[in-house]
Amino acid sequence: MMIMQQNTWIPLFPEQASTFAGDVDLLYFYLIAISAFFTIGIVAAIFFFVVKYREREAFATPKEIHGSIALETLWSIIPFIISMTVFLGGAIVYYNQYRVPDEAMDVYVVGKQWMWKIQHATGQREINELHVPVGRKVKLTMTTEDVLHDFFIPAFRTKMDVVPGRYTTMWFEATKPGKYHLFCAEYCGLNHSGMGGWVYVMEQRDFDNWLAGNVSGQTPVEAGRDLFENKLGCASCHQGGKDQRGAVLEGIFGKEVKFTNGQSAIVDDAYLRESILNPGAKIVEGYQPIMPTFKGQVTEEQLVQLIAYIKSLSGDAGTTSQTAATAAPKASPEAAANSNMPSSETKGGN
Ligand code: HEC
Ligand SMILES: [Cu+2]
Repeated sequence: MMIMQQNTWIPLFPEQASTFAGDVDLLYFYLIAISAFFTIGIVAAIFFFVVKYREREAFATPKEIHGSIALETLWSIIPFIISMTVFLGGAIVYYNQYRVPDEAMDVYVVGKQWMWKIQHATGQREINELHVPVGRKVKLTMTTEDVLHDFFIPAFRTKMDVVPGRYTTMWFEATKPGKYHLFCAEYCGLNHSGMGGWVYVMEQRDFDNWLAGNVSGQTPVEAGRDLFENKLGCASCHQGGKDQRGAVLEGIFGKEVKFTNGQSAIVDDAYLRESILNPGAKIVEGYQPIMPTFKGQVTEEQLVQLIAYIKSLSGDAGTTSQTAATAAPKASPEAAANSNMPSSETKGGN
């Protein structure tokens, strides 16, 4: 059977392919209905009054009209109710879209003039393409190497700015297998219009096959550990056992950390990022400000990997071990190796 484009000959709306799509469209049609109602009403009233109050005799003095409490109450309360329904609808849609569910599977996105670089938690990389399973919640953690971009999937009715020096997140759950346009929705220079691609929504089985067929290389956590232990030498300070010079990184994610200046913060992606790029900004209580800055030495993708690794030290690796990882034969020996982390005891000297 042929897969037909379901749209009529004027494709006014993209397909509805995520759990948000129905709600967003409903709200949108509601706004259109309100606008249409008032536009038609106002235009009709104009014509009605033009005819009704046309000049019948020259220089006539019309009867004066004084205030009407009933009328004023009515035209205050009705618009109030209408605007509150719009607010409520908008709040519900917004709340659903911008609160990422905990169980969502992780995908990392780095924007760059003019392409999208994507890495799955199981290690597979793609450019300008994103493969996801249908009916699963997917969380994108996004940043950019250069200017502002914006990750936009019209069929999912969701988009999010991708901002230099920051992590933004978005999530969705695709409801229909298929191929959907992906755009950059923020003018980002000469080839902005070409900065797009496709999201492929696949049945879980097909997705598992796709994962298995794409040599995964290192997962972000493994790549991060490689950078941490070998390439960047973080381990020389952070993996020394009892009297290591660097702060303890195990178990810190999501916890409060205290600084020498008496302030404190909750350890999240943004804090880890700052700790690596600008270690002098906040000095952890009990340590010396000896950590060098890694600004200019790590790419955005490496930062994402380092952060994924540091998070995994806090047992946050749960989101990376998906059913897909076990289904993909390539991934299982890696997953086993991954759990076999060197403990500070075996590594640590005295
Ligand atoms: C020369 C030793 C040294 C090296 C190399 C080093 N660090 Fe640090 N790091 C420290 C010290 C000391 C602190 C605590 C003082 C501070 O906050 O700057 C720290 C703090 C941190 C923190 C904040 C920890 C917390 O509890 O809030 C993170 C995250 C971190 N380092 C990650 C890294 C990463 C990733 C690398 C490698 C790219 C690295 N460090 C390399 C010494 C080092
Ligand atoms: Cu762009």
